[in-house]
Amino acid sequence: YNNSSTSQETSNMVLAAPSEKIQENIKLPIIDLSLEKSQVLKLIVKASEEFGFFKVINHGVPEFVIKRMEDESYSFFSKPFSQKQCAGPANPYGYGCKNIGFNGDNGEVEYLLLHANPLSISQTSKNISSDLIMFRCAVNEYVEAVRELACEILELMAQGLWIPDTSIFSNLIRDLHSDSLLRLNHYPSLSWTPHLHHHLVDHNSDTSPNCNSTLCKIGFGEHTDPQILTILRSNDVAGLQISPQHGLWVPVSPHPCTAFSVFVGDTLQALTNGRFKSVRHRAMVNSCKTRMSMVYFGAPSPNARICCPSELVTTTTPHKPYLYRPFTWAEYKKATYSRRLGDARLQFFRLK
Ligand code: GA4
Repeated sequence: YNNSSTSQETSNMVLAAPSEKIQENIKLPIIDLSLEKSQVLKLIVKASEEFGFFKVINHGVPEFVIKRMEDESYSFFSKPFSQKQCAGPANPYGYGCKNIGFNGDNGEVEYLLLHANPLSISQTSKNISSDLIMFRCAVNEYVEAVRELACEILELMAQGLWIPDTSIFSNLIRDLHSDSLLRLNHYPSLSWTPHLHHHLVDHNSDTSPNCNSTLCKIGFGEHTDPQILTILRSNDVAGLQISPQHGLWVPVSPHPCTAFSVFVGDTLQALTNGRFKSVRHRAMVNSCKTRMSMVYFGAPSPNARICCPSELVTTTTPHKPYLYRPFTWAEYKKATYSRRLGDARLQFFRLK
């Protein structure tokens, strides 16, 4: 091992470095959206400043919408590899296996990356399902529901920050040309082999008698999300971890299983002049259970100008000058794809 890096590649498998610390006893915020509004505002602001991460319960997304999307995902990933490959390669949309992005990152994951914009989804869902209409219906319905949840949270954030135009953030992802994405991730258990994997789409049961549920291989390496807000739903298998500090990892428990996990993205960090922090996170592979996640990334339209509202800037004390230069989402996205997964990208947009 090379202890100076957080991960090390060994015979094509990415392992967690032994030097890092896993902190099990930090309680991550779980916010009940049905509580009194003034309380919800405070909790959301606090969680976004402290962790850039929280879970929401009583979020209003109907279980049947989630279930339908989950069933479509399971049925896609349980297909033979050769059939899934017909929906690839992911450039960047479509089916991908192990490769992440274009600069040599990889992990123990297979995925489907789809554009979440109703205007573009038809182009990226070819070869995914034998019943494409059903698949697209499930995606559209799911995306619409999680987009609404993301907008509601962004409006609460703006209110909590005392920004008069409370839809200033949510309008960016409501835009018809929004570059939002839906990512379906499948992290097969370690006993998985490509040619046998259809036997392992037994998502909930613990089949191995010696199963000790160790998480030691990296499914999706550490990174921050470049977009505004991420809304993640997983099955009840552990694996997600967030890093509030360098070298420290906090496991996100998969319970309550009805919750959504919410991540602040780089663009929201810029939009809040650094008050909210985009959170580093990663996904580990479970040794005996298959994990699946469905991730919505709320993004602006390519030509949207990202600049924090003047209410978050002060020239008097406390002195809070503009931290980032204005940029378009297209510009930020280009910078993102030109770098590695784990790179800190927002720093290149910082004003001196
Ligand atoms: C991380 C968040 C999203 O999953 C994603 C990823 C994208 C990809 O998988 O194509 C990136 C990654 C993500 C950040 C750096 C670049 C781009 C892979 C990569 C190495 C879809 C996104 O928007 O950025």
